[in-house]
Amino acid sequence: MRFPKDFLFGAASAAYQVEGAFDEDGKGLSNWDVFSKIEGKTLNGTTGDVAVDHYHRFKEDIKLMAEMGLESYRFSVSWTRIFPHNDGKVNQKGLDFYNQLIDECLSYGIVPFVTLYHWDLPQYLEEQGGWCHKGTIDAFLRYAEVCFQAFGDRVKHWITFNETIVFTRLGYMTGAHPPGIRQCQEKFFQAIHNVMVSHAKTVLLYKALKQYGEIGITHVLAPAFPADERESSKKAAAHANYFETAFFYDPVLKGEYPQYCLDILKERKVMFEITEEEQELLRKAVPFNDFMGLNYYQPKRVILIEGESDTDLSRAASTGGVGQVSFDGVYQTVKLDDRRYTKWGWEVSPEGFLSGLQQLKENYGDIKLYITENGLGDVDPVIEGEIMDIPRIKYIEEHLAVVKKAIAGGIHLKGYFAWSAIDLLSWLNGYEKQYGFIYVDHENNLERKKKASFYWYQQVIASRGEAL
Ligand code: BGP
Repeated sequence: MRFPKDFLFGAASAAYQVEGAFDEDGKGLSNWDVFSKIEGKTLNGTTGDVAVDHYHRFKEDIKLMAEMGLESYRFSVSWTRIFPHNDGKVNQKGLDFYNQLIDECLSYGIVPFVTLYHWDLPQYLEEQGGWCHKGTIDAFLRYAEVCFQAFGDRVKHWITFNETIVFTRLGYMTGAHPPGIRQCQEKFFQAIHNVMVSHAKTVLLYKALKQYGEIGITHVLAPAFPADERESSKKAAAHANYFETAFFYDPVLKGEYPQYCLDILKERKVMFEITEEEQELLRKAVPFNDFMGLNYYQPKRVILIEGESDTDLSRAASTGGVGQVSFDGVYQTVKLDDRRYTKWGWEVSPEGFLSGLQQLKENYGDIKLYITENGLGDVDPVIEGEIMDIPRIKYIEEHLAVVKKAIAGGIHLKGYFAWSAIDLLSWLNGYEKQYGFIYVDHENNLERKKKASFYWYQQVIASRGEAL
C-alpha cells in the first residue's frame, strides 16, 4: 500500500528552537529569552539567541526541505515578533518575516502548517501572571487575529497550542520551564483551563473570519500502561490516563473536563475557576475543531507510589526520561528491562503508538488526526564526514509503519510531521540532542549538511511509503 495522495509528509520546528535573531527587527523578549539566561536553567546555559539562525537562513533551509521532497513544513510564529511590547502595537517587520517564510514554502509547493503558540510567551505577559492570568487570553486572541488576517490568505492549516500539558506542568509543577514555579497545583490547573478557553475562543474566531482553512490543537499522545500485573499499577495507569490524556482531550473534543478529575480536584481543594460562560464556550467550540494534532514520542509505564513520593526530579526525568513523578505524587514512570530506550531514557515503542491511536478512536470517535511530532533525539554518529543517523531512520520507519497500519485500520490520519526538519535547540538539552534530517555544524559557522535520514525520507516521500 502507498500512502493516500492527500496524506502530507512533513517535518516540524518551533520558533525559539530554530530562529535565533532574538532581538532583531524590533522583536521583543519572550519568557524563554529571559529564562534561558538564568543560571542553571538550561544545559550549560544554552540559549536560543542564535539557535540555528533560521531567521537569516530560511531560504537555504526551505530549499533543502524542498529537495528532500517535503510536502508540508510545520513551524511556529514567535508572538514577540508580532507584538514586541505591551502597547498593543503590531511590528510590521515581524509580519514581513513570516510572509517571506510562507511565500518561500509556497514557491516550492510546501504547505505551511502554522503553530501560533509553541511556548515562547511575551515576557510582559509572563510578568502579569502568564497563563494563570485571564488577560493573557485576550492578548492571545488579538495576536491570533492579527496572524489570521496577515497570513490566512495563504495559510490554511493552523494549530493554536503545542502540548499544553508540557508547558504548564514544567512551568508550574517541576519548575523546569518558565515561569519556573514548583509544586503549584492551583496554578497548573488554572493555566491549563485558561489555555483551553483561549483555544476555544480562537477556533470560534477563526471560523467567524470565514477563511476556509482548518484549525486544531496539538496534544501529547502518551498513553499510560501498567508497568506490571499488580492491581495498583492498573489503578495508576487509569489515573494517569484521566489526568494526562482525558483532562486535555475532553475539553476540546467533548466540551467538558472528565468528572473523575473534577471530583478529585475539588476534594483536594485545588479546583480551578471556571465560569458558566467558559463552560458554554468549550461546548460551543467542539464541532468547529477540524483536527487534533498528536505529538508521540513514547508511552508511559506506570506504578502507584507507595508512601512518600520524591518529587525532586532529575534533569533526565524532568525532560521526559523515565522516573517522572506525577503532578500529584500518586504514580511514577519506570524503566522496564525488556524495552528499548533512547540515550535520554525515552522508551521506543511503536506498539504503544498504535494502541494510543486505537484508544483515541475508541474514546473520541472518528476524528481527523495529524501526527505533528515524532522523532528520535540522538547524538548522531559522524563517519568519515557523513552523518550516519541510522537509528533515526529505524525509529521513523517503525513509526511510519504504524501510521500506515492505522490508516489501513480506519483511523483518520492525514499527515505525519517528523520532529525535526533541521537540527535545533532542545529546550533543556542544548544542541547535543539532535532530531533533524538536516545537520547543523556548530563548529563550522552553522553550516547545513544532509544526513543519511535526509536521503531516506526523500525516498520514502517519492515512493509514498510503498516499501514501509
Ligand atoms: C516536544 C516539543 C518540541 C521538542 C520535542 C523534543 O515536547 O513540542 O518542541 O522539543 O518535544 O523534546 P526534547 O528537545 O526535550 O528532546
